[in-house]
Amino acid sequence: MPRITTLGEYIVQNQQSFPYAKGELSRLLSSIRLAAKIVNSEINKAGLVDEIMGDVGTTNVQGEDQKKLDVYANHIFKEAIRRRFEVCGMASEEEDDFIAFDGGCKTGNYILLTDPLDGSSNIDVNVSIGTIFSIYRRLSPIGEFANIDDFLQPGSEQVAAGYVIYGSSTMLVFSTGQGVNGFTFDPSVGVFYLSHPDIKIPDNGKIYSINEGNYRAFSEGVRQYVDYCKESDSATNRPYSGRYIGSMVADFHRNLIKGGIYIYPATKKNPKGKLRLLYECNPMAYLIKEAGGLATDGHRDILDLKPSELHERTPLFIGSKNMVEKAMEFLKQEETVS
Ligand code: P6P
Repeated sequence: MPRITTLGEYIVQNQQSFPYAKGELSRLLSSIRLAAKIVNSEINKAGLVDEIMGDVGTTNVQGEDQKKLDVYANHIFKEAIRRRFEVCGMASEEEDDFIAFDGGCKTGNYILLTDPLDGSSNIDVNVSIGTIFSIYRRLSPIGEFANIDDFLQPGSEQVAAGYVIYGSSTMLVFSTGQGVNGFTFDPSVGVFYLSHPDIKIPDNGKIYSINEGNYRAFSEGVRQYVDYCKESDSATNRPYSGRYIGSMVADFHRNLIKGGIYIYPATKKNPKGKLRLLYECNPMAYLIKEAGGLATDGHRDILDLKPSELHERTPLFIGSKNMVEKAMEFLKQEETVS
């Protein structure tokens, strides 16, 4: 019977290999583990307990209706992170501005950015949703409060990133720069077990994930790529299968395991795309690169983009390397034509 590694054992066994290993990142990952367990418990009751379903009646800075679980998940991760003095500040999709932690400013070497509950509009219909997190070293000096420059670093500066997917099973998938590992939660004992060691995304896949309801609002190049996915060509395993859940973490996770491409491009309604660079695209781009895939805005590597403000958006093409490169060929053609 192979030895099954728990998340706690994995953190201890690998903390010497974590960037700047002094145990801080290990303790920070343990905080995320705890917050994930708490949020998971509430999500699993969502169908039974009215007061945690539905809208709060407020909107976030993005102008999106905040679900009660959005606000709850944001609170849980914020408090779990605040209590650990490894973090000097945090930014969240659900918060207007970043938060500089009093306690962490004197000891914390890290900052954390999060989308506490991505896909939350799916909560009421029992579709998988997720938490996404991204970790950087602070730029501001120890002893001072975190400042905006700490949060506007390019994604290439991340030291760790990951997500929790609350689905048929709850998984924590993350990387600290030594590959991508997936841990599955066993609620009977309250432990995450290493179930998917060293995940690598296939260079090619048969799945494309995009909201085709926006087809007429896509650029010519994106429309041509969608049409390409539907053409019959046995040599390239086409037509591909269209799979779009409306929850990026769920679409990303399936494509990471099976191969595929997820696209949220610029549209007439969202000329910069819909997804947030800091909270969604950068952490997923870090993971996909660690897993051998590719993430671009259609032209440039996501990790090379220099953010200019906390909530900025970007188009996203992410997944199997050869599929993302093929999609970029169509966008390049539209450049030369236009
Ligand atoms: P649309 C959820 O709101 C999200 O940010 C992603 O998780 C998801 O893939 C996308 O938006 C869905 O957006 O416009 O297709 O409904």
